[in-house]
Amino acid sequence: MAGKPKLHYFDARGRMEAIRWLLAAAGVEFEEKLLESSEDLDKLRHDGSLVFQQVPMVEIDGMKLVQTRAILNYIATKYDLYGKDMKERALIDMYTEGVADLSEMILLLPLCPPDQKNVKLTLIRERTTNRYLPAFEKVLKSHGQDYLVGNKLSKADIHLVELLYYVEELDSSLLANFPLLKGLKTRVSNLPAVKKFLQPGSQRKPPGTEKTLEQARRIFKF
Ligand SMILES: N[C@@H](CCC(=O)N[C@@H](CS)C(=O)NCC(=O)O)C(=O)O
Repeated sequence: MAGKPKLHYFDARGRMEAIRWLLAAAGVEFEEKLLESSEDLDKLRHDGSLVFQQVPMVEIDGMKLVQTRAILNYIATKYDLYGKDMKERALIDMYTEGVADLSEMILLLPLCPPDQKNVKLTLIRERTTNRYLPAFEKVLKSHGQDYLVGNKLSKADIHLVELLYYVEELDSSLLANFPLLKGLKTRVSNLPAVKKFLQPGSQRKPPGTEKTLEQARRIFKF
């Protein structure tokens, strides 16, 4: 029997968190090898484990996979979270990319110079309430089903719900006018595997701090 997937990243959400969420939602146990220094990263680079010299890297089914989207797509395919046909998959990809665009803005916010932070934050709020959340609310309203695509849980729902948690951390009032999204968040959060992941003590990572940023700078040398 194949062992547990092994996740290589540092002790933060970053680009690995969506992978943690997806595995957890699929009910898959995983191990983490946390990078603590730039030497740890160099070691992976030198032993040929990182195709593009970058993490996230996931050891799974005898492969060492890099590139976040490729990893997510593999997991989603393996655990039947990627639709039943090409059309469903296209929709799932489309919604996933929308989630990724807003998630990336939120992910990169801590790297923003202090004097530009407020402008960035205003832009994130504006895009959240006027572009992304209305779009997803409209999708749910258009078909009246419980999940975004094919009336069945897919990676798109899991990525969206993860994003909704981050939006709520920024400002919980941003979700106020989106009842169907709040419903989706509750529904997905109550799935037993997700519920477990949302409990304290799980492998879900907390919001980043100054210390997280310092550690990232140390490991990735930026
Ligand atoms: N397109 C890649 C980007 C990966 C990436 O930028 N990884 C960062 C850490 S979050 C890294 O390894 N940086 C070191 C470097 O680029 O040399 C992905 O989505 O996985």
